Amino acid sequence: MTPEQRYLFDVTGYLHIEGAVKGNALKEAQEAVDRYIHTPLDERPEGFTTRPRELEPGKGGRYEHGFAFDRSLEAMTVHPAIWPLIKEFTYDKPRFVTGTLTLEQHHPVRQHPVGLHCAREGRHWLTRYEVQNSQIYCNDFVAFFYLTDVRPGDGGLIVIPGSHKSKFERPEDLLTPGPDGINPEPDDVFTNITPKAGDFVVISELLTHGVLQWKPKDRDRRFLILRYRPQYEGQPSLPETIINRLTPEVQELVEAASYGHTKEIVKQDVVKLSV
Ligand SMILES: O=C(O)CCC(=O)C(=O)O
Ligand SMILES: [Fe+2]
Repeated sequence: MTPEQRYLFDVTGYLHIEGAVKGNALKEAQEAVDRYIHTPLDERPEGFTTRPRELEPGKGGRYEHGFAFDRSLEAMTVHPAIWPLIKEFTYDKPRFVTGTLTLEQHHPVRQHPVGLHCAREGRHWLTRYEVQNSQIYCNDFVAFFYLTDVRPGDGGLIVIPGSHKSKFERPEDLLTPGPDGINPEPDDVFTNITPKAGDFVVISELLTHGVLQWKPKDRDRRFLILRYRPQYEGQPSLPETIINRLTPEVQELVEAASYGHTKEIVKQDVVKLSV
């Protein structure tokens, strides 16, 4: 993690890492996502469930465990652009939690509104963001990996920069839907992040964030939601059928472990996955 990244993440609660994946690696990941999305219901490999259930191929929704569908996607869980952050935020005790693929299409009515939220609201564990010895500790964070471009005006992820350090309850009427009943009125307080395919956006779950309606009718928004926590907090919840598909390196990353244990994978500065 560079001093610049550390400074920006500390001040804002998020980091937009541009152009992390390019060329063939990006193309392979995009093709794998396309394959998952378009696999007929009765041909989806075991464990690859969707939300809503029985989601028609190609339709907008959550394609669970998308990261495990193909090695090119699994590689994103330990990509060199985010691996130093994963190690730093967990003080070298990381656990990979889940990796959902989300496909968002234009919908005239927001079916499942993703209003402003953060881990301060309604989580059963204590989410922490601390700095000690010039190192960031963060016990609940997400890396979004984008497979398609988001352009200004499209919609997508919004954040309130700096809100990961907020000490006050968020007023309920902050950024509630405007006259169209879907989108809040534009307001300088939030930033709409517009990643391109191949970018990562890393956020602390303490950062207040939400989603604007996806406007384009001819393009969709595709991204992986990669979640991480310390190895000694919480228990793995991935189904065995999914875990069995993974490389030994990512299988180890998924495991819970005691505070004193050091995983083999953290001894590597750049992770090479077995094929
Ligand atoms: O759609 C997004 O960009 C963010 C989704 C999100 O925040 C969530 O699923 O909790
Ligand atoms: Fe979220």
